[in-house]
Amino acid sequence: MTTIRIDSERLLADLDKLRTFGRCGTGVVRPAYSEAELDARRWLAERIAEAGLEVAVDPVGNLFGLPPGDDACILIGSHSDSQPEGGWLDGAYGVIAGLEVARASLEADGPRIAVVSFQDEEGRFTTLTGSSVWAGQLTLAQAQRLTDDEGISLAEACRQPEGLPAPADVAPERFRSFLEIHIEQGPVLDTAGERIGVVENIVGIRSERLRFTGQQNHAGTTPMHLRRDPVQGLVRYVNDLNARFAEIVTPATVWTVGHVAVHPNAPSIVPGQVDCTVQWRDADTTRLDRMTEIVRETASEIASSIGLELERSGYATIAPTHCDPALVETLAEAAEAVAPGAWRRMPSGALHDAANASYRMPMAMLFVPSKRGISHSFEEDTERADLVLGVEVLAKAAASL
Ligand code: HGY
Ligand code: MN
Ligand code: MN
Repeated sequence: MTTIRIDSERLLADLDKLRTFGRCGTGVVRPAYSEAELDARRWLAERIAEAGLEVAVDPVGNLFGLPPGDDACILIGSHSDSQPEGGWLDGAYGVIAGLEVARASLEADGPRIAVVSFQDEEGRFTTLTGSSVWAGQLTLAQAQRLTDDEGISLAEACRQPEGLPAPADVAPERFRSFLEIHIEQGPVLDTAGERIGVVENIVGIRSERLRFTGQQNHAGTTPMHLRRDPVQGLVRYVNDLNARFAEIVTPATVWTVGHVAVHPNAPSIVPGQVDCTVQWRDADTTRLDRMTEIVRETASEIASSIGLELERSGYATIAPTHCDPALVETLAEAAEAVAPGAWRRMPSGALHDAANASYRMPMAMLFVPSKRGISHSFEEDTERADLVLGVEVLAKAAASL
């Protein structure tokens, strides 16, 4: 079996460089198709070419580095777009780790390994947009019609950096397995003082946009009993959701109203409209189904009780997925060899492109600790020694595949 030697300086230098695109304090602002994301993708393509890999981009903006040869190979990667306020490692770590393992394997004449940076994993348009199109869960035409919170369509936003090859599909059949390394984005490893997580399953996610429309009016002259105030509606809605979910959830179930837009959002105006996004996650499909019913029944009841109009849109769903048992054992053996006793098997509460890859090939994931369990925040960080250790485990596993 080949030994793939990781160049830790090169790995960390590329991670530090990627951080500069859209840098904002200790974090990044690098949403899909933004100037910063285009610059990052252009630089990434240059690094892929310098590594001796063939650069390929697909029509939605997924960026691949392909090794010479035609047989199906291992694909390692993640995403390099960020949340509206993102950490420097979310996704970026997995892309640079994939690049480092792919080029180190090429240097060692090891297994053929490709790298990918998926587009819009963070859901400017929908959850895991780029890998959903690549895996065939969403057609390109469907994706192009999606709109972001400002109403801009993906078709309008989608731009490819100049100097890259013409976009062309990169078929999933070109790959035989998918590996993704990612920061945990939660507190488990950091609290336990462990350094590696071997992921066994990824939760499912559902989300929907809701629009409550009432009557915009004067905040001083409109008696309370005559108001049709969508902010009052939203407050009651979240309270009722919490009460009804409490009867069916487990401690691992999560739900979030993370986006709220009040119109016209002025202190002396009774709001006329509220847009919000509701998102819920669990490892069990039956529970997700029941939560979907509650999300919708509760919204309708609140709207009719206050005299609000209700519009639903943008329903998105990614099913719970399982990592390939054989790949999980390969990662576990590598973790035990490189970090004996300092690792654990665990679920992923965050969604990852690996979920979409699982529809087309065997997949598995590794985690490294997030300091204080923080992510989707400029405060997101991981010890540099942990970043290197994670890639050493990944390389050891890849060499044995
Ligand atoms: O939200 C998620 O789970 C992922 O980080 N986009
Ligand atoms: Mn991510
Ligand atoms: Mn994320």
